[in-house]
Amino acid sequence: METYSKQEIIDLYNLPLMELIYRAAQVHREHHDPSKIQVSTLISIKTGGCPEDCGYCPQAARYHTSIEKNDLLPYETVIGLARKAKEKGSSRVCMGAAWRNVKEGDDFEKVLKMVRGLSELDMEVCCTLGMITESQAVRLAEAGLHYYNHNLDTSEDYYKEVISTRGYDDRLKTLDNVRKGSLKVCSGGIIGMGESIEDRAGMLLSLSKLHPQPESVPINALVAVEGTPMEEQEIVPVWDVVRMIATTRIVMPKTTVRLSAGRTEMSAEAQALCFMAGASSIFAGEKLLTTPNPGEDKDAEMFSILGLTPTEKEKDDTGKFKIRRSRVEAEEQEKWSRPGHRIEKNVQAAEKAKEIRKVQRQN
Ligand code: SAM
Ligand code: DTB
Ligand code: SF4
Repeated sequence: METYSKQEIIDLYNLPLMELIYRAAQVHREHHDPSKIQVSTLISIKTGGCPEDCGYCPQAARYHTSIEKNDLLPYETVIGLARKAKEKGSSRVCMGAAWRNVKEGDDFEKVLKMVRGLSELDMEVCCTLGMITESQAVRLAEAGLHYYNHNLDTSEDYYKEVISTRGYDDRLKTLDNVRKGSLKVCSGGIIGMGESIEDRAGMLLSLSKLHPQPESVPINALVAVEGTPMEEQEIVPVWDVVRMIATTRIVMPKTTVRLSAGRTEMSAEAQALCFMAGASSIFAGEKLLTTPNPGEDKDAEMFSILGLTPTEKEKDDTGKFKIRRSRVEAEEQEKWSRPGHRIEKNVQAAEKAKEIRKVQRQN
């Protein structure tokens, strides 16, 4: 497979737009059926109260956002939500938890039970639970998990401006653990956080250098949520989203490129350009994890206009995980890092939130 240097990725990104879309569409047609779209539904199984300081995230406990927090949802609720998603045309559910990492114990056992229950619904199952160890990846795979989502989010350079409580290496280590557990990798990032084109290319370089490349790459446009350090960021131009999707498609020809957060700000015409440029997946439903998303009805109308058909569940290949257990059971717990550098705008957002909480308590 052709590999691209960072400069080559930048040059692709900066091609005249029509040329870029044309090249991406060609690559797309070589490896994918352009009339198909993969549809996933997110279920936020544990919402808010996260100890991390990801500057974009409304679920970080240290910022002051108006999201509704939730402890781990009951099994029946999750299964019920997944059933509804399936009825509405999703072939995959992705359970998200506002955790730094997966901790052994009650909650993890409950998540494993949810994975078992969801795979019995004959849907693909994905999780995004923060950092995981190899043995946790194996246990998730044994329970029937197909994909694990863990984003690099941005380039290694710009990462230090966004998150201080976990390092880029921790993220790469989790992706390595996901692979060792025989799970499929879903990893991408966010644009519109103030990063440069070089950073966008840097992130694509890091993703494309993973071996094998991720099966799925979500491209999120920042949803700037009030109370987070990124609340003032302007809506990312549609043209940037199209360029990012097209460049991702060319650099990682076989991956499923998901047009992820940010679709509420995009017209159907703008999304059509993204599909033309190689996006072949979306998140469905009125909500992502905590922020709005176009509902299924709107998407069904768009698919009908564009002649896109949702894909069925992929062929099941979960049987292969059974043999690995004994080796991994002996493994030590991972030691995740706490880089501890200071990001001024994150500190300010946390202080502002503290002040607001103080005033609220006094009233
Ligand atoms: N806590 C887990 C973790 O960080 O891996 C899983 C959930 S986390 C919310 C999953 C991803 O959602 C993040 O890595 C980020 O790429 C994306 N995300 C979070 N907030 C976002 C926002 N405001 N706009 C766009 N994408 C966002
Ligand atoms: C991904 O890359 N995007 C999804 C999923 N993976 C977990 C999450 C988007 C979250 C947007 C902000 C929110 O709704 O809280
Ligand atoms: Fe926590 Fe994940 Fe949000 Fe970071 S992105 S604050 S780890 S929920």
